[in-house]
Amino acid sequence: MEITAYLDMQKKRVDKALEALFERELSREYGRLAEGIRYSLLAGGKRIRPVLALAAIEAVGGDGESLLPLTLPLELVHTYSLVHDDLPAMDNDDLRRGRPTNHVVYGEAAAILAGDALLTHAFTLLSDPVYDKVLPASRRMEVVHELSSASGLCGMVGGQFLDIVSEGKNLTLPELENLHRHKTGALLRASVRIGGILAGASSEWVEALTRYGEAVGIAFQIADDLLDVLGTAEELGKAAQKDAGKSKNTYPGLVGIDRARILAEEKCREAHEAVAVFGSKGEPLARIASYIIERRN
Ligand code: GRG
Repeated sequence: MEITAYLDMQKKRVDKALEALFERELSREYGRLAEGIRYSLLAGGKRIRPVLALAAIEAVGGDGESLLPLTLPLELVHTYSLVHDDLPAMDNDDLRRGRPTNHVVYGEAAAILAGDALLTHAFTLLSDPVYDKVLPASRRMEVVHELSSASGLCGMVGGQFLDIVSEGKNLTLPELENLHRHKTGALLRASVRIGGILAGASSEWVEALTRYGEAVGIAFQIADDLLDVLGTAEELGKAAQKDAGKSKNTYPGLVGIDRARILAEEKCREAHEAVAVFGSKGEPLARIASYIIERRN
């Protein structure tokens, strides 16, 4: 199966499960707040984090069907981070996935609360005794630890702060890498580790998934920066291409477009090497790594 068909199939499974989750658990009694949650949670998005978790489950021979609901908290946390990242106090963005951002449609207070509700619901879900039949509470507790530490001070939240305080400063390459390891890398790394933990993988296998997740986290960010720069350059015209991105702390801004591409390829190779241990079962993970550096959105 083509990787795009595989990703599309997995995304559809995740979308369906998210839709059901919303109907079942995210009560619609709360009017505009619930509408806002639905607006951000169910509108597009590649669902790459739960899809990575599902591919990790597959790599270690776990049951992706029964464990699927326990990968959804990754998307809840990701969606919260995007809603809060777009707020006026953060990036102040008006558009996300081609549509007005949550606070533009529902107002700032409702957007803050929608983000809060999405974040907390991730942990309501993981700690819900209804999943005792699927996975023992002690294993779900490991996932709670993994997800909360990747999202919090020593992960995404810390990274977001590093990003905010580095605005206007020229970062070195190691500083930029540290920022992204936290801001976007931590949740991507946690996605595959969570897949492994859910499926009861050995510590060696979780270690292999960790190496994969770390490499993919950096590759994902470089690809995102390149998309940004090339998109901007397209808008500005060819002449501006080599200067595009230079005013921002981005990989192409720091090392140039060509070197950034080489770096992304290096990370992709590292990711492939890490999952070789899973043989053919690790193929979807390997192909997702390649897709991430070649993607166009
Ligand atoms: C507000 C605590 C807090 C954190 C925000 C992740 C993040 C931290 C901000 C997002 C800023 C951003 C655009 C980073 C670039 C990489 C990235 C995470 C892109 C968006 O993720 P995708 O491509 O989005 O997975 P979709 O739309 O597919 O869900």
